Amino acid sequence: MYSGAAAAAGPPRRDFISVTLGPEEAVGVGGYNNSKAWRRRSCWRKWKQLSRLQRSVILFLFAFLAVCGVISYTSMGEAWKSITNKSLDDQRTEQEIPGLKLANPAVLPAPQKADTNHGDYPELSLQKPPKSPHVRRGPSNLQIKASRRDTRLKTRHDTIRAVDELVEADKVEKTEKSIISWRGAVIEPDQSTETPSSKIKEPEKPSSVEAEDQKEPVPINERQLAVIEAFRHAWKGYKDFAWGHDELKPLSKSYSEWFGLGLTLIDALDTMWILGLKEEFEEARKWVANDLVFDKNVDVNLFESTIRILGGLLSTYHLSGDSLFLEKAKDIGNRLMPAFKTPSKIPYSDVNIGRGTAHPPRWTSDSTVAEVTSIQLEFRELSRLTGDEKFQKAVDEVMKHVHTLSGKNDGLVPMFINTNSGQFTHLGVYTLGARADSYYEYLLKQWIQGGRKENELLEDYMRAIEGVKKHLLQRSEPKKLTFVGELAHGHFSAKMDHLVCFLPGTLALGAHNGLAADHMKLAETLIETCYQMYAQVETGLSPEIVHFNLHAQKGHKDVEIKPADRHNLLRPETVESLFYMYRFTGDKKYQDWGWEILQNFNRYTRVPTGGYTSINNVQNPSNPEPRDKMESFFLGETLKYMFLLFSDDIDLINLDKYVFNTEAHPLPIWVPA
Ligand code: DMJ
Repeated sequence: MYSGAAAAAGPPRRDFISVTLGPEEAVGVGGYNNSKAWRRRSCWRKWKQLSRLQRSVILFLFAFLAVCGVISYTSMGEAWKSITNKSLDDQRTEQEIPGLKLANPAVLPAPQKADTNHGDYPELSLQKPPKSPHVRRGPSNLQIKASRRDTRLKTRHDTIRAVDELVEADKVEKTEKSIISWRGAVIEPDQSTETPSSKIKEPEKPSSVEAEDQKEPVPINERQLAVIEAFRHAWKGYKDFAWGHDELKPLSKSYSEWFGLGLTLIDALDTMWILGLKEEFEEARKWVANDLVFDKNVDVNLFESTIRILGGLLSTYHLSGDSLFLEKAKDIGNRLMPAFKTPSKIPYSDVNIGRGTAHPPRWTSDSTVAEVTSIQLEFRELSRLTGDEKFQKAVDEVMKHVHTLSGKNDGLVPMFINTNSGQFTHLGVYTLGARADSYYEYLLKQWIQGGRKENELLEDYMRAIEGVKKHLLQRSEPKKLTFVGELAHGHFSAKMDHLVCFLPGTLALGAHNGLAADHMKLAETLIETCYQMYAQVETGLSPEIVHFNLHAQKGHKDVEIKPADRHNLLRPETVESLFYMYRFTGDKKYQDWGWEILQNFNRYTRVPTGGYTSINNVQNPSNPEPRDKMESFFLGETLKYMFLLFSDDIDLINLDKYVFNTEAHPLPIWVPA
């Protein structure tokens, strides 16, 4: 370890070995004399006094030890060299899937004790979570306290594992907390996700944990390799033409700025980690370390910067254990806090992160319901990591307030909320699409994050799903696809945003966590519909919005597309739900559907010089009309969920240990006491 104080004290000390052959030699006449010259003479005299045989034996021993040393050095060196070379040469076929490491313990007041009585809501009693048939799975009770070995995210890179073993065996590897560990970083829920305690205390530093894993690594398959290839292609475009900027414009080989904070780079960090793209990650990390500055006079959207930047930094911190990302997360988290200074405590939509001021959009004092209720996972986790409860307090207050509000329709919420009065506005319109979608997602996910104890969240979620069933579900013609429409002042509209396709995945996650089994049935029906939103379209890619036919008409499909809605922004929701469905059922058809979608992205949205582009017309395969923009969520979410969908390793972001935020950034589930 470098020590500044020692360096300042003088030149470095030179260590040497002194061989003392007899006390009389060390303590000469006239007292203690330890000068170098004296010691050299003393050794030589002693040597001369030895018999020839003694000298020969000593010389032989020295020679023998030297030969052994040389032999073991060369064989170690060879093994190391071949391993390193192999891993470098063959990165594509033997990608290391780095392990995960949770960092700090919980430091917040514990949520209320789990209550066996889940209130008076009839469907709140938990069922035993169903088994995923195809893969090893965690305990049915998700109040996990998994053993250290069980919790490891498996390293797939055989060569790197071999290095680990060598290093481990020789005990030459040192823990270097400031350096990212690509090997054997692991989940340590026992240590890291303990129940939030009521005392605010100094959080512990993340510790590099030695790999002890005995489980066979799951090799990367062809489809995952195709995702890695797609990611690299997208990254090449970003690197060549938009490095450090928010979004790539792949056709004009330039970029666009939204917040001017390297949005794509930050959104993609944990994807690179999960895909095992070491070099790309290191390069991006350097940019974060040297160039990412939040002290800027710029207005950012609270929700978007929370889910993409704060969420991305927090999850990367958890995966890598690198404190740089936590520092940056703290910085942006603090800078976003002025948004909560409103008369109602319902946050404003926009914050100037340099000036520390916040405001609503120019034309209204309303905020969007989904936006103010989908920042909770991130701020709660930030409190847990930093020991500063202000972040969690602010977002919990929003949830508590929304819980009590009138204006809901069987648990369904309107799309807007006023920052002055704290009341819903524009009453009477209910959707699971834009402006409301992630409210429902975060009810369930916060409940999971907090260890399934916060009953109000669960109540609101269950009530809302009942509301969906009662008011928004219909079946289309001719295929009788169940879809989620919208309700406007009592009138049903057969319109469904692609955004709604998060719902099958969320329902399946709830069912996996013990909620009503019919949620899983509904998830299975809805994911089929979301798939048909791709399959029934000429390019095999879904438009932004579809309208379903409620009446059979000759020559008409279930899905109708209006000219204004036929764009595709490379969105993740269907692939996200396919991932959950495959994890929980093991049904390979979900992987096959995802594979079709990936191929169609490659066919119609890939730009030869690097990057992918959103398109304007999913109905025209000969000219899908590229829009010249690659959204950050394509790397943050779509490709990440693709990679996870094609994986058969449930420990690759184990859903009993992690909960994804709405931008696909995995955050740890807190473990209850
Ligand atoms: C992402 O930013 C998030 O998934 C958000 O919840 C919805 N919109 C995009 C992806 O479509």
